[in-house]
Order: sequence, then C-alpha cells, then structure tokens
Amino acid sequence: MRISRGLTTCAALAIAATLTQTTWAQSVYEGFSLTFPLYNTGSGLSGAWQVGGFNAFAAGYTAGERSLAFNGLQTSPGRVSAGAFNAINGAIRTLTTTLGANGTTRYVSVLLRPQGTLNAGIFDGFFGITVSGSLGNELFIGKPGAGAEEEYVIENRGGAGQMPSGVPVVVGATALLVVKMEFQAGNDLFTLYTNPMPGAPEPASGVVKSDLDLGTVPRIGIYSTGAFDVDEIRIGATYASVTPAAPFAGAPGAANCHGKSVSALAQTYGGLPAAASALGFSSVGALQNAIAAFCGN
Ligand SMILES: [Ca+2]
Ligand SMILES: [Ca+2]
Repeated sequence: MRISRGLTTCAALAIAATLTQTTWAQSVYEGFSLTFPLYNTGSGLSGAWQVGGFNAFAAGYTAGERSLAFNGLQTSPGRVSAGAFNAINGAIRTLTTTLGANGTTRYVSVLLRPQGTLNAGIFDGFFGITVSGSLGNELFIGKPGAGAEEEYVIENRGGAGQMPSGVPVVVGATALLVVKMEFQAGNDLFTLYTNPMPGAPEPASGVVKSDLDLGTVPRIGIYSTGAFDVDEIRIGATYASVTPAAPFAGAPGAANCHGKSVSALAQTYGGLPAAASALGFSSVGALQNAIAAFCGN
C-alpha cells in the first residue's frame, strides 16, 4: 500500500489542529501499526503521513507487518519500507506540538535498516528522516548521498555540514540512531549517538553538529532514494524516553526473574534463538546478557 496525496479527511484534521508552543514534555511515537488507508498511526502527530519534503513529489513507501527490532528496543508491529528510487521520495507528518523553543532539549530516535544494494538509487541512494524547521532548514539523520556515504551521519538536508558517525551502513543490519537536539537562539546543537543500547544511560559523548539553526520545528519527514526500512520514530524530552527497552516477563530483583523471562520468551517465540532474532539481538548470548541486566541478578 502507498501513502497517497491529500486525503480530504486528513486535511480537515490538520486545519482543525491548533499548533501551540508549550514547555511540557513532548512525546511523539510512530511504530507504524497498520491502519490502512489513513496512515494516521502513532501519537503526538497530527493528520496522516502525506507526500512531501524538498523536491519530493512521490512517496513510494509500503507498509510491512513485522516491526524492525534492535537489541530489545520496545517496539510495536509494523514498519515502512522503500525500494531504490530514480527520484527523491518523501513523506511528512505534522507534530501535534511544535518543537524548537530556545532553551529546550528534545531527543529523537529512529530505526533504519538498509536494504537491496548500498548506494543504489539516484543521488547514491540516501535514506533517513528529516527534522524540519521554520527557517527552511532541515536536519537529516541517516545514510547520506555524498561524503561519508557509507556511514550514518547527521547533516543539513542536502548534505552541507555533514558529521559522520564512523559507524558503517550495513545492508540488512538495523541501526538505532538517537539525536539530542538542544534548541537555542541562533544555531542549535545536535549530538548523534549511533547504536546505543536500549535501556542504558545516555552515552557520555557523541558526534556534535553546531552549524544549523532550525528555528521552530513543526514537522518530521521520511526522505529517501535508497532502499531501506524505517520504524520506531520517537521524540521525547529525555534520552530514556526515546530508547526504552522492552521489559521481560520476570520481576527485576526476583530470584526467578531470569528463568521466568527465558521461559516466557521461549514459549512466545518458539525458542530462544527465534526470540533473540525477533527482538533484534545479534545472538542468544546478547539476549541472555540483556535479561541479566534487566533482572539485576
Ligand atoms: Ca514498528
Ligand atoms: Ca535555534
């Protein structure tokens, strides 16, 4: 199925929505549960996804049933997929609450999974998400179309001011990208953390970009020419709110926590290897480590 242009009901919703600047902790979540045909899933978002983005006149995105997964990140079913395109594709979504007030900090996180052939598609097959500001400026988070084009980066949409992560883009491997956005008068401060562990504290350092002023931020976008999947977009006031680990079945601290968690996973997924795969762990051992960290014993 495709994200289509200009659904009348959604246009009405967008007009009805009142966008106000508030200081309460914003929470945006889009896990892409399938709700054909409106695409108005998630929370903290207004209206539906629709075609849009700089020089993007198509949104050839399809919905998939299985969620992307990354090291036990909390997820919900569904994802969005794209092939390699010969023109820029994009979809945009309005935030219920505009971001960007000076002195505020917000975090955004997203899962990306490269597909097909890396760099295939016009402009070397870029893909990612955009955070769109009121000054005509946008932050791009993802795999770029130039420069360090086989690493995850943050950059101005279009490629200026690129800050590479040093983390390679690997076809078939899901990546978790988290960006701290510190909004201030003039240029804002963006810090990229690549593949942090869900549920863990904020890393001590990341890749910093400080040459972009978004102004206020009324919307986000999906933006691509390369083949990929995108899922689990979150925006929140704290790092923890955008990197939640899904809880296991056991009670943390209880003597039977580990055993209870393991048996529940085995039952749900038909064995621990299948559970590790479904939850996005690289191995059963990595899953066992996460259970141990959760249980605390
Ligand atoms: Ca999902
Ligand atoms: Ca600013």
